Amino acid sequence: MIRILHAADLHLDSPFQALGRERAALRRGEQRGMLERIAAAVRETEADMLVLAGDLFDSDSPYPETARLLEQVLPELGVPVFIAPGNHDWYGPRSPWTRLELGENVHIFTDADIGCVRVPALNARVWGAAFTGRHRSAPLTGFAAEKDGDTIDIMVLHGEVGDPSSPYGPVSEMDLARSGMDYVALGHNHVCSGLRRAGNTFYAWPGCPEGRGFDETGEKGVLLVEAGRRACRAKFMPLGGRRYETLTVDLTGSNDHTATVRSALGRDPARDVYRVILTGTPDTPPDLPRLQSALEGQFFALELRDGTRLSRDVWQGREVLSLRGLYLAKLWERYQAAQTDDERTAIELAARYGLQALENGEEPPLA
Ligand SMILES: [Mn+2]
Repeated sequence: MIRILHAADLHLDSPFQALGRERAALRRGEQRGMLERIAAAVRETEADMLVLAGDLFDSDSPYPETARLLEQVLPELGVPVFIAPGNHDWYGPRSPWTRLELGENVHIFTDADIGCVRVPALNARVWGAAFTGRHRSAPLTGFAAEKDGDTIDIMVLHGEVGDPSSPYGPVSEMDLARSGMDYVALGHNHVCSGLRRAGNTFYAWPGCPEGRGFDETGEKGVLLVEAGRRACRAKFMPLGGRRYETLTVDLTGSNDHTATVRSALGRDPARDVYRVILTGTPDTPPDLPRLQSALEGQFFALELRDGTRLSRDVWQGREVLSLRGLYLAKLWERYQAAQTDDERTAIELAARYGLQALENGEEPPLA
């Protein structure tokens, strides 16, 4: 069995626009730290090989410090490293790959056609291909490796499994089953697949090692794979990066919104990026700026969204002859006539803010 550390989709030097300049720069620094954690994981697990299945860089212009770090970290590993460029870091004559000096243990697949490298010390062949532009056709069409005794066949590839019309190197189960590979290390999809099997070929993608937005939530990491002839095991390894989480908090019946949000947090979120969506029908509308400043220090970053609706009895008193009553009666008419939920939500908001404004001052009698 060969022990492989399989990582993909690091997207180093992502812009992180939503975080603002300072925290975005911090996050890019942390991404570089993730590269060092992967190297540490290779050592700790005594992996025989590191495979990076594409989108190591987010764009074709990584920062110089990222290039320097790669040049330092990868050669130092002392085990073979195989890289298959993806759609974000595709290989071309002017791509950053051509400017890196990575040492003899690092092999970058540079061709769109599948190539092969023998690793005699591991009794293995490692196959792979590159994106050579933003898109590519199906990399495995018609490919079938002839088996070579008891040599273990590994492939590293960036591509999308299961969607034959994908512009990102579509890969089908049929392709995989016919490939003759023992393990195919894939990248592209950012959610870990777990270990899968097509015919005698095992395959997986690890997802990105750390989330970068609210579409990449939860625990992220890499795969530790043990691959042999027709046998394979894979273990998901979280690397302790920041997590993106979305939390829904129902404020119905809460008279202390800050406390309610706090108690809804299952774990210490200090390292995490949270989106908290407030729901339910609280008696008073949530005061977002106040909540934001009360909670902010507990998260790396916090985004609050108000999805609450007024409790039913906000409409109470619309028959009373007062400014409040008339205001509510007018809105109630429109609420009843509303065609969509969006419209109803907007009218409820109008009622909420109007009432707040009215109730903070003295309500003038009408007659
Ligand atoms: Mn990709």
